[in-house]
Amino acid sequence: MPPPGPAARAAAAGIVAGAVGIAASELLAGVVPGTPSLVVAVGSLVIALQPPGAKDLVATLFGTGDKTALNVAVVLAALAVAAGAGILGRRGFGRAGRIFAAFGFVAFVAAFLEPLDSAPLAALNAVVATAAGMATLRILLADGGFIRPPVLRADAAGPREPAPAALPMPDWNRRRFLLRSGGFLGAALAAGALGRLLVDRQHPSGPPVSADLPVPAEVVPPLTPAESLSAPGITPLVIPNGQFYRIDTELLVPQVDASTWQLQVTGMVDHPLTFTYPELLALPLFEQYVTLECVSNVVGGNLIGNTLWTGVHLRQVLAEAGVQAGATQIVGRSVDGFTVGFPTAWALDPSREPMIAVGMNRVPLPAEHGYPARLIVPGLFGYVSATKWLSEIELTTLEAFDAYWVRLGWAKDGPILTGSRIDHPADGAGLAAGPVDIDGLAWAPDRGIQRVEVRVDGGPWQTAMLSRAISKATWVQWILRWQATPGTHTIEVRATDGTGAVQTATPGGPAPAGATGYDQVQVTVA
Ligand SMILES: Nc1nc2c(c(=O)[nH]1)N[C@H]1C(S)=C(S)[C@@H](COP(=O)(O)O)O[C@H]1N2
Ligand SMILES: [Mo]
Repeated sequence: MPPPGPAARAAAAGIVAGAVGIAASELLAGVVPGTPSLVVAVGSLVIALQPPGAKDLVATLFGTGDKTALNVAVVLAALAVAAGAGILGRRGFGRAGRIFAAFGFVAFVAAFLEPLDSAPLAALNAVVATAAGMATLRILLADGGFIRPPVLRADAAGPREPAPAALPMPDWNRRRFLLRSGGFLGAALAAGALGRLLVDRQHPSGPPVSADLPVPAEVVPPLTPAESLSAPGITPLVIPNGQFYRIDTELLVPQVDASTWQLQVTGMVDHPLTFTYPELLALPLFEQYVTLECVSNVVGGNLIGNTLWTGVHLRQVLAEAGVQAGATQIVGRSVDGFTVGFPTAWALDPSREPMIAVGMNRVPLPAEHGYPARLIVPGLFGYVSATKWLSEIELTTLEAFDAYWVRLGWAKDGPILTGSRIDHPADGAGLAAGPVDIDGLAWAPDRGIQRVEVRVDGGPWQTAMLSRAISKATWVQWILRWQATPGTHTIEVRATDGTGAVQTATPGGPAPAGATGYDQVQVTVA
């Protein structure tokens, strides 16, 4: 193998040094609680800077897998810049060093802009990462024969280094360079992986251990068999907490300390209010099943779930605060700076019960679903209503404020559209001829579902059997028995809501107001 050319060698030195810097910062973030991960901070900045035109991209960015992809992309981009720094470093350490310093600065600013991150610890981490990266780069550039080896000077104020051009070109020692780069890279991978593991451990997604909810003043009766259809593998009416979809802009699950947390009611109210967690729990609690959907859910997608929420009546809190005339919008702010906004009129309409939720399936909210408190407003997509890690409810006007996703181009109003989904058979399934149960879900919170129809190969619509709806705010299961005949078939579904309106047939969205069109699957029957 021929020795790598000088540029490749210098780039390698830069990449290894960049990896060491990133690994050092991840390790520090993992070992010292409260220290922000700089990779995550930069990823968050990328999310925050999404231009309005990128709304479709943004919407797809928030699945769990996409979050990992964003972290990986940040690391790869950083390593690419570090490679460039290494190449510049051939002509002396100065410029390369400045790029590393700039890097550290950008990472610090990114963390500084994050409401949940500690600025001093972010600064410390940026300094540590930059120093580790620079020291590594210096050593490898020297081993690579580009600069003079670093010398430890007893006299810090000693003579300045002569200009690189005046230096005799040092020899490069291929073996030493390879060994040392390999060693650094190995150490970086190990430290980075350990740091990341520890960082993730600091951000558990579940409910707090050893916390109980008070018994609600109003409880709902247990579900009866009539409310569920029985078919093998049918999607349950109530999604377990661990399987409930998660969508938010956070790369790490925020960990809110309920003992210092406060909820404020502010803005156009006669009496601004503040609640601590115990004060909130001391209000009368009630339970209700509500189906929550994400506006970026595609037709047939699973960014939708139904669960039993426990919480405080939002209207009771609003009444206590005294909503002023003209306060047409309710804004929900999160500890992380995220905002939603929905019409006050929607919340005041007695046909629905918006809530400040504290529990999910009778346990405190899991951290990833908004512990200690979040908003749940029946009938509205999450992005306009369901603030997790809620810190403030502000009364304002619709004109005065556009919430997070509205500023990024999504619709100001976000009623959940009537929708339906085929869960079985799966798209592409191979089936035996004979009776086949087609099943799935349909929803129109909070108008309720009147009818679900299925058709095969564009034939007549056939009415499916429905589970008994828990409430208008919840989805229903549906099932239809079909006599499958050999061949390839297309199965479609459509729902009619409680007002008699059939779901929109034209495929569209999800941006800006939700996906439309009928879900369909293709099956082959033999
Ligand atoms: N603080 C905060 N709350 C948030 C979001 C967010 O990004 N940050 N995303 C919203 C969106 S878009 C949806 S669809 C719901 C999803 O709630 P879930 O993750 O509990 O399913 O939370 C909403 N609340
Ligand atoms: Mo969403």
